[in-house]
Amino acid sequence: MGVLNVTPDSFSDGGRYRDPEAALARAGVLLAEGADLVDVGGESTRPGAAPVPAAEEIRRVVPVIERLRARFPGAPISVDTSKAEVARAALRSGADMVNDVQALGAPGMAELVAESGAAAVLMHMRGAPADMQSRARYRDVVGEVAAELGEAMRRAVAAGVPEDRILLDPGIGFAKTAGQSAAVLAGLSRLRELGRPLLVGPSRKSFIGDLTGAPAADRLPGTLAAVAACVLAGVEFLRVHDVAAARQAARVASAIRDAPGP
Ligand code: HH2
Repeated sequence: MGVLNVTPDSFSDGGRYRDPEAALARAGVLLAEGADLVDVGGESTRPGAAPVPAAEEIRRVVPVIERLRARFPGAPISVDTSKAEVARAALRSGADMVNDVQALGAPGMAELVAESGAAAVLMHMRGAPADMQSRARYRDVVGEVAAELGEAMRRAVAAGVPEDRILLDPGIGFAKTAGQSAAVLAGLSRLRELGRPLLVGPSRKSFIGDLTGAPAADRLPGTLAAVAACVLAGVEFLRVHDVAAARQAARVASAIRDAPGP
């Protein structure tokens, strides 16, 4: 999954793709580098980010999704949003999937996904980006993330979303310290027990900065280490900014994972 942020303030690429033509050019690069899916987001979810009104988020993402659909008809598109109004407008414009950092928790969101027939990513977080880091308290981070994701999936299924349209994401950096994000990556095999494909978004995240001191622009090596760890654990989808590099890392890690033992 290639990241396409059409925001002024995303933590690593904010402001670069606000113009729909610049966004389209970026999508072309992501697809040429081998992205299987383009994730269009109009609201930053970095720690402390202020919410964006739905009308503004729609104004940011819809023109890009419409153009993407026309220019790359076969390319699957997801919309990175937590608001039902935005998801509805994006699905009408041609998006195929809803990627929700609030795990379909907003009013009407699960029902909309159920009615539309779209697939959905349910990501783990606590609270909202503005306050999530104050909620990063766990006794067993992997067990609690698994339990809370399982609960989110049950709520979505109860609202009518078929289980086979759900992907689960432990939410690296969302209501998690650097150590907790590393623990989640170490414990991915326990999330497999939830029985759904996993998506992980380690790309350029602050846990890499906390571990290495690297600023967001210099976190590709750390990102690739996390990508390899995810692939070795059997993760099916990686959400990344640097698609070509991540594909290469994933290809090598999956060859190692699948090689016959001694
Ligand atoms: N991370 C970000 C945004 N959306 N969606 C999923 N499913 N998983 C993630 O880990 C995830 C996500 C944050 O990264 P980015 O889009 O680069 O930054 P910002 O939120 O500042 O736009």
